[in-house]
Amino acid sequence: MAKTITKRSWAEPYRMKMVELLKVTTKPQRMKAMRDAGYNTFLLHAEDVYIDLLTDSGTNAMSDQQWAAFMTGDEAYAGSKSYYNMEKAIQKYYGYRYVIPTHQGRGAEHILSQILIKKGDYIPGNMYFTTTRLHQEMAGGTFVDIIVDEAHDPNSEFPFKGNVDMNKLEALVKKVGAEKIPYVCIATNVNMAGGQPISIKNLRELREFTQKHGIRIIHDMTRVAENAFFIQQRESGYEKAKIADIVKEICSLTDGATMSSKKDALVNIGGFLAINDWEIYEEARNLVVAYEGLHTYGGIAGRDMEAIAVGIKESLSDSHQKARVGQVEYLGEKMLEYGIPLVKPFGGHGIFVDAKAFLPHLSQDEFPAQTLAAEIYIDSGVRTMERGIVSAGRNSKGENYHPNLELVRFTIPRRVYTQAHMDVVAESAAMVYERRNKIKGLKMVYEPKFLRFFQARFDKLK
Ligand code: PLI
Repeated sequence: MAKTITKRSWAEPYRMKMVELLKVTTKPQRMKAMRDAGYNTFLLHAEDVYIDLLTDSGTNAMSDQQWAAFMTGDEAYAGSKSYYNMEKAIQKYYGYRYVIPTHQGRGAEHILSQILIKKGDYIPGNMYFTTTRLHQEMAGGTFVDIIVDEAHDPNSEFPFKGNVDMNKLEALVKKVGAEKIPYVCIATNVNMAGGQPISIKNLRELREFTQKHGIRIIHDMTRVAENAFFIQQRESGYEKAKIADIVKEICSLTDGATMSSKKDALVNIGGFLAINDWEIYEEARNLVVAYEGLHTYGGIAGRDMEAIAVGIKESLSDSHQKARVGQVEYLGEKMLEYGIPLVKPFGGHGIFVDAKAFLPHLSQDEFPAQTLAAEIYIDSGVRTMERGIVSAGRNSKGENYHPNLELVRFTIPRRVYTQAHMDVVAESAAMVYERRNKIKGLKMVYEPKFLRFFQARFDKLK
């Protein structure tokens, strides 16, 4: 019998004009590469990777319009026209007043943390991010997790797992006093929770509460457009709103932002600090020249600022986000068909596999997510990333954090891979799932001081 249509498909709102050839390796080659990399996917040589789902950061494919703008980059040391084009785009689409370019997101986090945080301060946030928390700690602050409990539960289908638990924030203000809280750090589409959104309703409540206490909101807007897509899909009253308008509304509820343009903004490098307060801007202009570069280039080339200006606009297109998040969902549905345990709802920038449920025979100290990422690479050359105990690092007393979420992130670069690639990825995860009982864990044999997940080395447990 002929099939009837129940749902209309999405397709990429672009076509391909140039392709990059990939290297296919053999299993023995991959076993050697993984051993040489100390069972850390960050230490692989990228040319030994077939499908690279390590990160969505700086791995985007730029459009012809971005490449065209790239060629018009003004590389003047001071006062580059490209800076003013980028500034104009940020003001127009995000609504922030003052803009300091930085080499990438953590450059902005560094400057902001140095300006706003004093020793002994507390910085509440909707879950930690690795570089963000490190800069807060290096400035003398302590991060406090105020995300809703559902965010720590991979099986909770709560639609806004990026929301702030207002009771947690209120309790912190009561305990330490508002004067010890320079700002609340709010990420849109919370990375470490699995790419989960915060709602406008929650953000409004937060705004009201923080204004009452004189506390700023600083927005980690790395994936704000993906968050806006989920608001459009899930939040009552926003069904007909445009992503561009939702993004502007989110930004209007905050006082400033740090941005890694390497994600949402569809470029390969760059970031910025945006702020509405003139005094903070002035201080940032002082610091940027010490750490990044002049305040009109901040460590990036004029051509990159041109590409960011165009990328911001493209990222706010409804059809772009529908295909971008649609592709992530496609991979998630495929993996679910094979029974693979995943964080739900699916995230905006990737599928997060629950490694504790995948490898229940391993304790968290045997690094289940690190182990699983290594096994997937060995199976197929697909590169993923650990987001569990290794990424979480140690507290100020030197003890390991034991996060509830022990995840492997299958991160989808924007506009890079096809549905057929996603099929290959899901099948590889399924093959490893079939032999999961035979998989042994890892032990850490080298641990760097900061952000250990990037460079730590492991050995197989016997
Ligand atoms: O990698 P940077 O320095 O441009 O940006 C740092 C950064 C800040 N916030 C958030 C939420 C991020 O996701 C982020 C970087 N993320 C990376 C590299 C990732 O692979 O997820």
